[in-house]
This record gives sequence, C-alpha cells and structure tokens, in this order.
Amino acid sequence: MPKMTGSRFFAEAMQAYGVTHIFFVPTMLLPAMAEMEDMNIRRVVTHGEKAAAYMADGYARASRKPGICMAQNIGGANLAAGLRDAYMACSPVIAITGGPDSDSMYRYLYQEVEDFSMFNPVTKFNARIDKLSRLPDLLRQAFREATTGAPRPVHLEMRGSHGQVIEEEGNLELIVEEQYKKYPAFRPEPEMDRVREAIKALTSAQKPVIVAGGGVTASQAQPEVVELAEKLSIPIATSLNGKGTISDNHPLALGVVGTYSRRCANQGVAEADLVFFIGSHTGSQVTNNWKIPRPGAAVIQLDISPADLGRNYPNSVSLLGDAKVTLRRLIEQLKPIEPRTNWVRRAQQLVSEWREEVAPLRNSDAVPMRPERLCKEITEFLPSNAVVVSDTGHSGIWTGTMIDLNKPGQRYIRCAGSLGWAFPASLGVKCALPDTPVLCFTGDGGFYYHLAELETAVRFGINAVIVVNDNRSLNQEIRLFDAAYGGKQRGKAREMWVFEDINLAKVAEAMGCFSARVEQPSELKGALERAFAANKPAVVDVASDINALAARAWS
Ligand SMILES: Cc1ncc(C[n+]2csc(CCOP(=O)(O)OP(=O)(O)O)c2C)c(N)n1
Ligand SMILES: [Mg+2]
Repeated sequence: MPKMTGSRFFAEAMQAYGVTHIFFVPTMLLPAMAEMEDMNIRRVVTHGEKAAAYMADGYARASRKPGICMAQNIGGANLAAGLRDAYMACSPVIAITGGPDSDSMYRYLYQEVEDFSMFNPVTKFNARIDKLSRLPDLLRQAFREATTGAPRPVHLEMRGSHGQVIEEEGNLELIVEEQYKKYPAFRPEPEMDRVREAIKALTSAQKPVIVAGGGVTASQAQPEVVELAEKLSIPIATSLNGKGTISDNHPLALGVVGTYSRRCANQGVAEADLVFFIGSHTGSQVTNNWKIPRPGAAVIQLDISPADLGRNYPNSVSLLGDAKVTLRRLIEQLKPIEPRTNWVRRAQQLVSEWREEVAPLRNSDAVPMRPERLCKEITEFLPSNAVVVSDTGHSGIWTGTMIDLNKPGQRYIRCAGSLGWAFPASLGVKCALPDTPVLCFTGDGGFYYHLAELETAVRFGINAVIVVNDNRSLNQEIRLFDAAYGGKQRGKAREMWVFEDINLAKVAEAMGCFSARVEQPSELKGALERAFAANKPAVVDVASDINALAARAWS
C-alpha cells in the first residue's frame, strides 16, 4: 500500500471521483487544498458556510455528482444549516467539517462546541473520522450513501478543528468505485406482477392523472413519463421538483400541482379517479396539504424508497424501483388502448381556461411591473438547454406557474423551502454546467441573504444571470401580516416586511458584475440579452409591484 499523507490521499480521491469544485470557507483541510494546486479542481472560497452548502447543492443537482462543501469546526453549524434544502430535495451533498480531538475535548478548546448531532436531521449518513486509517473507507462510503437510493446529504467530521487528522502519514490505498461517482448509482427493477397490476389499473381508470415528482428528475425518467402518458392518454401534473418533465405546451401538460400551483393542475388532479405518483414524496406541498387528490381516488405509487410507498395515501399498487426502468417495463407490457378523448379534452379545457385567466397579467404593461409579465418575458427569451434556478415563496410560485419550459433541454431547479438558497445554488449550477445559460430567479428578500457571493461569482468567473423580482419587500407575507393584525395591518406593521428602496443594479455594478435596472416591461428583453452576453456574472434588477400577490392555491 502506498505511503502518503491523508492530505495527498484526499486530493487524489477528489480528483479520481471526478470532483471539479469544492465549496468552502478556510481554514479546512488547507494542506489538501494545496495538494490540489495542479489538479483540475476549483477551490471556491465563499463568504459563508451556508452559501458553500447551497453551491454544493446546486452543483450536485445540476451535475448529478455529489457536491462537496467544507468548514472548520467554528463554521460547522452554519454548514449544517445549509444542508436542510439538500436534505428536503434529495440532493447528494458531501459536507466535511473539523471536529473534536480527544486530547483537547472538555477543555474549552478555542471555537469548539459539540455540533456533530446537528448533522443528524439533515443527512442520511453522519460519520466521524478519528483515525487516518478510516479515511479511505469512510470517504468511499460517503459517495456510496450520497448516490444510492434516494440521494441525500452525508457528513464526515474529521478529527481536529480543521481536520488535522488527515495531515498525518499512513499506508492509504485509493480505491475508486466508479458506480458511486454519479446518481442514480443503481436502477433497481420492479416486480413484474406489480407492473402488470399497475397497467391493469391505469388502463381501466376513467380519468387517470400522473403526478411526476423529483424522483423523475433524479432518474432522468422524463421521456418515459411522457411516452407512457401519450400511450395511455394520461394528463401529467408535476411537483415543482418535477417541473420540466413535460413541455408546458404539450397537449397532456397540466402544470405544477399543489400549494404553489396552476389552478388547472389542481383541478385536473382533483377530478381524477386514479393518480399515479411517480417519484413523489406526496408531501403537503404537492398535494395542497393532502386535499388533492380527493379521498376515494385510487393511488398508484412508484418510488425508489420502499418506506415512501403508501406513506400518505394507501396504494392500490406500489411499484418499488428506479423510475426510468420501471416505466420502461410498463411501456413494454402495454397493449394499445382507445384514446381517452373526453378526459384529455377536459384537461385541455382546464388548461386553456387558466391561460385565459392569467393572460391579462402576463401581458400587463403596468409599471411597476407585474411578476407575471416578468415571467412571460423570461419564457420568451429563455434559450434551449437553459436552466432556471428558483428561490422559494413567491419566486417558486411565479416561476413554477408562469414560466413555460417549451424548448428542448430546458431544466428547472427549485429551492425546497429555504429563502435565499437560489442565488448561491445557481452559482453551483453554473460551476457544474459552465457552457449552459443559467438564470436565477429570486426575490429581493431572498437575494439579500447571500448578496456577498456576488464577489465570489466575480472572483471565480461564475457567469450566472440573476434576475431579481425586486418589490422592495417580503411581499408574500402581506396576507399573513394582515391576518396577524386581525384583518388589516396598522401602526408600524410595514416595517416588518418593507425594505429600503435600494438600487441593486448599482450594488452589483460596484461589486464588478454586469448589471441592469429594469423599470419598464419593454426593457426586459434587451436587459436579458445583454446580461447573457456580458461574459460576467450579471444582475437584472427588476422593479416590480409591491402589491402583486399570487393567487391562492385552488382547492
Ligand atoms: C429560511 C426561511 N425563512 C423564512 C421563510 C419564509 N418566507 C417565505 S417567502 C418570504 C418572503 C420572500 O421575500 P422575497 O424573496 O423578496 O420575495 P417576495 O415575496 O417579495 O416576492 C419569507 C420570509 C423561508 N421560506 N425561509
Ligand atoms: Mg420581495
């Protein structure tokens, strides 16, 4: 076995696993970072550990490889906080922190608290490396855990405030398991009896609907979902994680269903007599707090996690397997059926009614601008293969419902709930896909969280385009503040959700970005064109209507 330092081993292992970026705040594993000097790995130093975790998360979702982030002991809790979204969204982030050494435990070592347990709720595997001899197998295990089953974050705590355990020398053998470089590492096959039962149920239903979730995206099963739906005349709704499964202009597309949703999607799923959830947690968001589908509708579920089959809806058929191969088996076993003309027509009617309803807002020339108009302009501008990275709250609603993905290769990556995630995550996405146009959509409230990362983007030439729906406020909360005041806000209530009127384009410019401030809808297209052509990180600050609220979810 070759003798080397753990630092050298770590650098070689990262390279061998195909890691191209590590997101971190010094001082963690600095000798290992120095060992990477002549390797093709970018060491992206951020202005905060949470942003590093979000970048690694965006990188992982876009590249389908584990994203790596690191912090020394004092930044550990910050890093753990940043894993929450990755955990909820099933994204394989490997987080590495420094941790206690038995020589100095319980003695008030500078900057030390026991933070290992903070990683338990946000990881599927949380492990300590106390001895250098365990570095090789636990690093391999980290990649295995991250990329198998439903991908999720992993944490390795290395002994020493900044992981000094790996500065020692030992006999270390680098074994690279190719399988675990990317997810899904395995594509388990379903039981064929269940496949036949599912076909029977799908064929005999009168009004079936598919709900495609994040598992479809993870498995890259989008073509199979659409093929099955076309063969069986089944309208498709998606979760936000599943957006992009089907083109928004496809005759079977219902749109995003749930709380952040198109009315027509909720109506379509509510009218169904059978709902086929594919790679979906069937959580509160996609089901509008478990109100849709309606009680009485039959539910079929396909998932890679057995514990999720039937978790929220008793299943008439449960399919355990990888989405792509399982759907392929279904398609192979199908016999042609008569098209369900009436049901498909009904779904299309719901969609066109919704489109008519929102058209005045999407076409609005109002100043300050309506977010619906902003999303229409983005839809028209967005090139093939572009990735939209969306923040949560209103940003998730506006992009999920009002941006249409109609061109080949377009992708949508969404925040699972942590306000401020999208901007750093979009930088991670751009690191993973440097030749792909990446558009981040965020509110001003979300953008403020990690504004400092503009400097990171400039320093490393990470040329994402950030579109800020700038309403100078946390305006999604208007209704909640009204309700908190018993119906109508008074007194100083507005200071809890209205911000100073800051020209964020000037801030971005001062930090070295391309920037544009847009106040008229007609200026948007040109601003987007210039932002994508700028060859710099770009911020398009769009002054929008402080009173623009999204419609409540239909139920
Ligand atoms: C970490 C975190 N804290 C709080 C929230 C609650 N929250 C959701 S949306 C929102 C307001 C967002 O403001 P902004 O990004 O400006 O979007 P706007 O509603 O103004 O369009 C808040 C506070 C959250 N989702 N995540
Ligand atoms: Mg706002």
